[in-house]
Amino acid sequence: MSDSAAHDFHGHAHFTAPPPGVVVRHDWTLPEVRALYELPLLELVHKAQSVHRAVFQDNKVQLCSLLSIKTGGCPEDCGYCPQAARYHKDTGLQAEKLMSVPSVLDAASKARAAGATRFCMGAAWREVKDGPQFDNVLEMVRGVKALGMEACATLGMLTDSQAKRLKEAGLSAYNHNLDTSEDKYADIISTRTYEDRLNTLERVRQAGISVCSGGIIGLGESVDDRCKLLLTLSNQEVHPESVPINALVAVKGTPLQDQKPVQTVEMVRTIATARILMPMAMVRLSAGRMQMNEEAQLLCMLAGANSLFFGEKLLTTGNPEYTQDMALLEKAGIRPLEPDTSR
Ligand code: SAM
Ligand code: DTB
Ligand code: SF4
Repeated sequence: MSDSAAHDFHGHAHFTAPPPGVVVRHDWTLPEVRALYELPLLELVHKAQSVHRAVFQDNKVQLCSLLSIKTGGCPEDCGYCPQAARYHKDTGLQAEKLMSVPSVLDAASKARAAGATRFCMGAAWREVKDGPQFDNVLEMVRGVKALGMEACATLGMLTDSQAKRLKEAGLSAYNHNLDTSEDKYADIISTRTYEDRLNTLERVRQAGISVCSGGIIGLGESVDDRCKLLLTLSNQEVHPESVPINALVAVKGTPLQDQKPVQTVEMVRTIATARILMPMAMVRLSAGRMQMNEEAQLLCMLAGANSLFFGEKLLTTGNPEYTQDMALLEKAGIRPLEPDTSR
C-alpha cells in the first residue's frame, strides 16, 4: 500500500497524497534528523507547522478515547509500565479480568457521544492468545466499528492469522509502540526484542490494518536515541499512519519512578521532528499531559500534534478532565474532527 492510500478518517479534509511541496521520504539519515531536532526551536516549529498546514488544511484535532479492557498482571517487564505483574507489590495496581463486550461498547458509545472519533482498546498482554478472550475482542472491534468510530487496539504481539482476523472484524488501526531506539531498548525491556516489535508491525501492515506506532520520551534516553526512534519509524517502507508521542508518566513502584519530568521543549522538539519526517501521519500528543500546562499543550499542537486522548484516565494513569480539555479547545478556537453522524 502506498502512503497516498493510507487515510480514511471520517470527515478529514486533507490530502491523501502528499500535496505539492511536501516530500515524503524513507531515506532519512541520523545527522539529518538530529539537525532538524536541534534547530532553533521557533524555526523547528515553523517548519513543522508549515508541513502540517500543507497536509492537514482544516487544522482539526482528533479526539480519541482510550480504554483499558484488560488491566495489569502483564508478564512483560517494560520499565515504565505500571501494568507489569512484577512491579505489582510496589505499584499496588490491581489486575483485572478482560472486560465484557457490553461494558466496552457502553464506554465506546459514551466516548462517541462526547466527541471521540477513535476508540482505542488496550490490553496488558504480552501477546494475543487464540480462544474465547480473543473472540470477545473481535466482537468489541465489530461493535466499535458499528458505532461509526475508528477502532484501534493494542494487545501485544500478534500472529499473521490474528492480524487477519482483526482486519476481518473491521479493526482500523493497531497500536504497537517501538517506545525508544533499538540501542536503548534493552535498558527498558528485557522480555522481548526490538525485532519482535518490528515483526508485529509488519504483520499488521501485511494484514492491511493501519499502523499506529510511536514512543515515549523521558526514559533516560539521549537525543540520539530519540532521533533514532523517529528515524526507524520514518524509514519504514510505508510510514505509520499514526505516531503517538508519550511523555513518561513516572509511576511510583516502577523502575523508572525517579526519572526527571520531560521538559516541554523536548516534547515540542520530538513532535515537530515527527511531523516533518512523517508529514501524512496523525501525530498524537498522548501520555504526559497532566504534567503540561495549557500553553505547553498548545505548543505541541502548533508543532504538529493533531490528536489528543480525552477522558480522566489513559489506561491506568490520570489525564486532564474532559471539561478542562473542551474549554482549552474552545478558547483556542481549535475544532475537533467531527464524529460520523450518519449512524
Ligand atoms: N501490552 C501492550 C503493549 O505493550 O504493546 C499494549 C498496552 S501498552 C500499556 C501501550 C503503550 O503504552 C506502551 O507501548 C507504552 O508506549 C505506553 N505506556 C505504558 N506505560 C506508560 C507510561 N508510564 N508513560 C508513558 N507511556 C506509557
Ligand atoms: C500510546 O502510545 N499511549 C497510550 C496508547 N498508546 C495505548 C497509552 C498510554 C499509557 C500511559 C500509562 C497508563 O495510563 O497506564
Ligand atoms: Fe505489558 Fe504492555 Fe505494560 Fe509492557 S507496556 S508491561 S507489554 S502492558
